[in-house]
Amino acid sequence: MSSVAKSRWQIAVLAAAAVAAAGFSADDADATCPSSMPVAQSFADDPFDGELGLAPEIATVDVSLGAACELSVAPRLADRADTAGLIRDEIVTTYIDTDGDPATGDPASSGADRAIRVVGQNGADLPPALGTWTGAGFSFADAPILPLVGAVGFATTLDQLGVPGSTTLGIRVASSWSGLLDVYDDFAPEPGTPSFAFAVTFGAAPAGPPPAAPPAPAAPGVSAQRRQACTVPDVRRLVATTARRRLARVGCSSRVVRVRSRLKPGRVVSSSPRGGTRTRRTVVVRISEGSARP
Ligand SMILES: [Ca+2]
Ligand SMILES: [Ca+2]
Repeated sequence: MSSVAKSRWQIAVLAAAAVAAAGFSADDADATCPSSMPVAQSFADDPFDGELGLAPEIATVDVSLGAACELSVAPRLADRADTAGLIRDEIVTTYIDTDGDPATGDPASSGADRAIRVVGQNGADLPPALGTWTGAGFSFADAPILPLVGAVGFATTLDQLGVPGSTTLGIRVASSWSGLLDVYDDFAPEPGTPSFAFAVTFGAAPAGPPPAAPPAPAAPGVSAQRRQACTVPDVRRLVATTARRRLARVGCSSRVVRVRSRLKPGRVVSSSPRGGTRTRRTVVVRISEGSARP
């Protein structure tokens, strides 16, 4: 991420967090978090492991806690521009174990008690909705709407999440795209592995320098001006994730679009610019989503 993009992102995070904090404290008499120790962490996920390259590709999950108990969680997607949101039939859900107890909450997501869902649609996406575990599933009935951070992240507060005190939040993110033939997923971290562990501490921060911003994500955030030219390899008919990995290896950034094709779902139909071209542009990789009539 360029420094301009990074500071723009930080401003967006702070603004969104301030809105969340203000909107919440106004009518919240039961606040239990008086202040918090600022901390920021960036958790990495394989940027090439989304199912068949057809799921929104989670690359990092940036989490930060401010001094006033305001929390932001921002999953970053590697298969599209930084500013691009979801499209129709895409969903990104962030699961948070808010009490640090895997025995409470959703057993399928390591004890998550809250789930925050962003649903893609044509035009602006549905904003992040804060769901609650009911014992049988997450309910989004009357779910509070949270300020959006980045493409699919959100801002909230520890009190709004119901965090009872200093603990370690367990964070998991899942993306999906419902296609013609199947539903395709990406998980960060992988199912069956421990959640991203984000320790939160209630109480005033000790005097000292402010926390560092989360580290910038890798390749996806590199701006066009700084990008070196690359020679596009021929990636036709490759599995999409292999194709994107091959493009990254020669220094090409890429984004994907899905197209109807008789090729197997997840195979590359074509690229733009095509193989052999030297370019500084982001290479658009067209991936087959299959076809109703084989
Ligand atoms: Ca991934
Ligand atoms: Ca729990």
